[in-house]
Amino acid sequence: MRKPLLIGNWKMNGSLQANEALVMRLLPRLRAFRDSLELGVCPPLPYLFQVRDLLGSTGVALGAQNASAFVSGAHTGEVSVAMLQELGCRYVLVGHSERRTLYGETNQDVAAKFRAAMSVGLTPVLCVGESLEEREADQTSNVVAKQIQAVINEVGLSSLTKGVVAYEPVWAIGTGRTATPEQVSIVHQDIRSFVGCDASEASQDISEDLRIIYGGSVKPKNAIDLFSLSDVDGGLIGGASLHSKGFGAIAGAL
Ligand code: G2H
Repeated sequence: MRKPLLIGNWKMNGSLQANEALVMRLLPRLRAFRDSLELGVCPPLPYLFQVRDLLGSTGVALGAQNASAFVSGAHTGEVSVAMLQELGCRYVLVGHSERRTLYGETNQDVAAKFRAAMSVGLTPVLCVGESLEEREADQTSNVVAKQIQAVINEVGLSSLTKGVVAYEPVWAIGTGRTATPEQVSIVHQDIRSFVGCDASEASQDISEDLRIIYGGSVKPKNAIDLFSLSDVDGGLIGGASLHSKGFGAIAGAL
């Protein structure tokens, strides 16, 4: 049984004051879903302490939006997975498309981050997805498969379920364009088939157990259609997670 997962990715938004107001309004809206859903929020790094204390023991977990693949040392500006774990994080996003496209992270970099996160017991949320050009060139499956294969090469197939895959088509991120339920369903099924493709019993189990969530302009009005798909195990929510009412409504759609 794959427990549905809903994570808010605040991206580079917030302030001490705004975070407190958001979390205080959000927690009562999420209370009803704490048993049925796994819930998390990923604030910017400087606010992890604050948000951890605001979340307390409500069951809403803390996550980070990025981490270094390196353990420690001369990596100015970077934050290690051990630091995130020590601060109380449960999740860390790896390979969000904004990291890949704006900061040049390669499939190999992302795979190394996945491994680092796993090594300290964090749950890496592996973001994958194709650009508009790649979709139009009918390359969606290949692109997503390569992104996932890099992680399998790094950690082994059996460790994939230590993380979560988030399918986020780049053309649907923050653009207001959402993939149609049919498009989402096809890619999620493709990912499951790809992971289970060697036909061994183990790979079938891994494919069946792997949580694959969707992200990209999810809003309360499209959440029900997306989350009713059998291969969609939750959502990674950007813009709409900054509004307690909207995020609460999205949780209600899961
Ligand atoms: C995709 C998503 C959250 P948004 O980046 O990761 O953002 O919901 O704003 O498209």
